[in-house]
Amino acid sequence: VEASIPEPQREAWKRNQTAAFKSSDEFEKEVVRHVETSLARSMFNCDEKAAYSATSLAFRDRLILDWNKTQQRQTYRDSKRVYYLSLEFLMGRALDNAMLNVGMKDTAKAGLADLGFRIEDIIGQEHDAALGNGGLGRLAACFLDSLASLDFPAWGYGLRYRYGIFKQEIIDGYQVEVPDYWLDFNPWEFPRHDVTVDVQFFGSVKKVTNEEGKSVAVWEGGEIVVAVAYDVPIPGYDTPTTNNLRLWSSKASGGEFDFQKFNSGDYESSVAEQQRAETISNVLYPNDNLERGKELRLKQQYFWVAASLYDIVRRFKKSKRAWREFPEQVAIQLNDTHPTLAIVELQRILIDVEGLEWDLAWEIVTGTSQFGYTNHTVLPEALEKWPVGLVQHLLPRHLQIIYDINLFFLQSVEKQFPDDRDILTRVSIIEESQPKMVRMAHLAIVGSHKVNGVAELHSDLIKTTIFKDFVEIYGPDRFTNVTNGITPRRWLHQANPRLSELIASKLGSHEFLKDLSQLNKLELLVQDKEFKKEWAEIKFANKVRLAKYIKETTGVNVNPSALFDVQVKRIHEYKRQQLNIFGVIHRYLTLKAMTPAERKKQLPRVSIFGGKAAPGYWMAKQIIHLINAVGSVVNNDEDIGDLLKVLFLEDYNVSKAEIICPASDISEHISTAGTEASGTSNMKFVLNGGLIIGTCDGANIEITREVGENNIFLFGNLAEDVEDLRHAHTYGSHTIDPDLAKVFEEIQKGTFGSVHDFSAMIAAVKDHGDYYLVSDDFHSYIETHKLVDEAYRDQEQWVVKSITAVARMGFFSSDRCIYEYADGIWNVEPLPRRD
Ligand code: GPW
Repeated sequence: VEASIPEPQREAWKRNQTAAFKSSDEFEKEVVRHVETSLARSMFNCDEKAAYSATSLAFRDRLILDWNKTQQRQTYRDSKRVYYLSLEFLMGRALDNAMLNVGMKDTAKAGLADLGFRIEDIIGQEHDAALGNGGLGRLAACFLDSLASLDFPAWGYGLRYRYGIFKQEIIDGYQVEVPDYWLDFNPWEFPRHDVTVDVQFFGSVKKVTNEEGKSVAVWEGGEIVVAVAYDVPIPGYDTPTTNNLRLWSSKASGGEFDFQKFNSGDYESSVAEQQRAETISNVLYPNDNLERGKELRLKQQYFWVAASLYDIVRRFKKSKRAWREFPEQVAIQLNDTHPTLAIVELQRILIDVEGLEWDLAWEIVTGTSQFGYTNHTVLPEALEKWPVGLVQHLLPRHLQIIYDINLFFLQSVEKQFPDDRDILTRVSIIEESQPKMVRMAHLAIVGSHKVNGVAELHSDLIKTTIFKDFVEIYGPDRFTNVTNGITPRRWLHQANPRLSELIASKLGSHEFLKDLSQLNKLELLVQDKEFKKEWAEIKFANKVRLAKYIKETTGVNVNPSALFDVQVKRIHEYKRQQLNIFGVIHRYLTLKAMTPAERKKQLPRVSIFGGKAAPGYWMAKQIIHLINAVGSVVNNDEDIGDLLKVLFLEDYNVSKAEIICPASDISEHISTAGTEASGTSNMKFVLNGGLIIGTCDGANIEITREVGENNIFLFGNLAEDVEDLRHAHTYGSHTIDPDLAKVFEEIQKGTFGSVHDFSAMIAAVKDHGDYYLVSDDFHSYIETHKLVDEAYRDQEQWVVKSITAVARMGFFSSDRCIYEYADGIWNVEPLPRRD
């Protein structure tokens, strides 16, 4: 308030208000100004990187004007806000997205051309913002796009990692990790050196009696690390609403140095302390669907949660409302259990800092539409647990509060089920193991008013398996489903501009980008010859583009008329890239066994893989190695030629997905049934006119429901059969599918080299119980691929399937997800500009 300009001087401000560029001339002026001032360069010294920088700064300026107005409006209206807490935001590039969302790409294109640049080259200069591992982080990014596009007052909160997910290089067929230092020039963030929060760690808790004679806990000692806010503007599509993603960066509390130590000559240790503080936000943990229980990870979690909650509470307090109204002003969504400490931290703030009674505080914390928890996996190795001793050491006060929450919770369960001792052990927030562990999912359920899964099957599974007891305790209404979605702005309009324009020309406008159900009108055109032709041409052009990229990056020539078969996602045994590559080997052997005349009749295929393995995930790295080893044999086999090519594309990320998704004919979503919570790339591929081969898992099931069984290729055992099959592998006789056995023999013969390396992958199936059911599903997988080949031969029908599937994909927009969350979980309304 003190910083506000007095009334008499405001006229001068209004007169001098910054205006957003409207024409390509005005845009050029901005670019030149940034080149000449912000970058201190000139037309004699402006490469594509500089032109990218200046273009981005011009758009950033524009976004920030809308951002300011959005924030002012939200503050003035004092409406309820949504806070999306996520340790990962896999944003990808920002420039193209900003240009399209504000509707200025054509303007920029013309301006850049005038200044001597091609817009694609400029867009290509940007380094991906890769602050995430895979689906979970990309979902958060799609949700931010939808929240802004639909005018919801919403903030994202995350960490500003200095190093995002590592860059993957493939050397001699092996994955090598290279650090992703992405911050050397990032025009999309605003450092807010004035927005800081002191975050405490370690220390001890003392009980003292306050003035009112009440015993209160005081957490003292330990160390302070400072959180500094960096804000990233999130533009909505076709709306002035521009929301904020606030990322916290850690720094030492003594300012740059501990001056005491510095002056006493201990320069090194003062620098060391600074570095230790900065370590917290240094690096993204590169594990997907796996928790490794590292102390630094817990530090990251608390650092981010404490800073975010402090910020949220600070904003709430400005409105001078009573604490009881907190749940009416604030909805917090926990993206997985990573931010679960927020529940404990809010309780701590309310009782220790604000002096509320426990019961009232807990009522606020667990209030309707306060905390929501999204679960993204049922895999046991991904469920977070922290050793009690570690929590005690790092966050002594929080451990006390967790114990109290657990005590009251278990007391109520005991009342509810007086004759059931076992249920207490099963649901306790503390696992009575050696060492004792805090079960974060249990804490998240106890502290949230709603828990959701991310696809129907997944939401059913959590209710009947890992969280079964909690359904008994709280009733089924605490649990709900919100099937994932993707933003059609990035994944159709941006990634596949020609398809987006064709659709717009047929539907009469771009409205479908904000109301994806309108795609259904395309079904009326499935018999329109001209339309089908254009549709097929666009797919072909996208394949030519990918073929060019493959040539540039791998040196391999692929025939764009071949069937492009794609599997891109994190490498994981449950996602079964091993099933795919075994299938590829089977195809290779089948082709080799044919006469040249027979071979001539076969359909050419390109098998494309991409994805990162967690650096410590040895088996995943072996899978990558096998794919590359198969590629180097098959791609150089003259008997095979164009009939089969096998490629591993290095360093799969968001911007590469934008090239790959529009270019697939078929993509693979082949996880063992019951293991993939949802999957979201399945949606991206179908939305771009590719068909999919998949198991009855995650969102594949709902995609089938929407597009129809004729427009998808399903195979494999069902989730309900998995347990029995696993049991039979271990306790019964376990025979391997004969075709798969032949594949194994070939690998063991040394056809692909490295026999020793690949033996573990084979042993996992043959000797160690085939946990992921590779052998059980192999036959139907191969048979289904035959159906794919057959279907592809009928190009006419294939295009009909492609169009029909796209027409029925409306449900999978992340806009639909956001409306469901807003309605069923957050209880918030959009706040559009009313002028
Ligand atoms: F294990 N997911 C992910 F649940 O990408 F935390 N990383 C993760 O660490 C986890 C889940 C976690 C993915 C799911 O595997 C995928 O099925 C889902 O579509 C996606 O989260 C978004 O919900």
